[in-house]
Amino acid sequence: MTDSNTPLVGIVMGSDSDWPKIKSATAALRQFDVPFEVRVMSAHRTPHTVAEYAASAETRGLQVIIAAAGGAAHLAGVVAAHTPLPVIGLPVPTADLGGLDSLLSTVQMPGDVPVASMAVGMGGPRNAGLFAVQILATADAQLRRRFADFKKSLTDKIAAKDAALQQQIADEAQ
Ligand code: RP5
Repeated sequence: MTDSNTPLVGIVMGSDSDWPKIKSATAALRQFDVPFEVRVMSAHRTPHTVAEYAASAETRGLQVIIAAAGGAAHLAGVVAAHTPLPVIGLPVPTADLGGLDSLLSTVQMPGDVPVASMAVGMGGPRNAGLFAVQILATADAQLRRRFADFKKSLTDKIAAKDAALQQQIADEAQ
């Protein structure tokens, strides 16, 4: 989508312990050749780093930020407080409360400071990457076409699964 390797998407996470749980976001970006960067920073442990990162993101060329955190997951909200760029919140599953803590503290933003929260686990990390692609695609016709082709491939894939299931059911009835 660009000749440049300058990152267009910034992925930040509250701890390196989040990385295994969210790294599929990067696979989605790679699938569409979107350059990205990944950083560890914490709204609570390194608040100044988060503020500096978010405040400088636009001038460094980033267009979307994905912010992942677990527990008292304030990272996405704090990033959104410091940048005009769209922020995608990615609540990370937790052992104690199953990620409901992460979800609520990511999604329940006050008015005027939006964060687009993805699901806890399941398709959340991949959807974060795909949603970042969709945001970029609003201003990139070629990327939009590639995303439309991807959507079409989902239709074909599910249709094939449905046909296979119908065949299996028919075979079992005999
Ligand atoms: C959050 O605290 C992080 O995003 C992580 O999900 C959680 C636990 O962090 P560690 O104690 O593993 O560093 O800020």
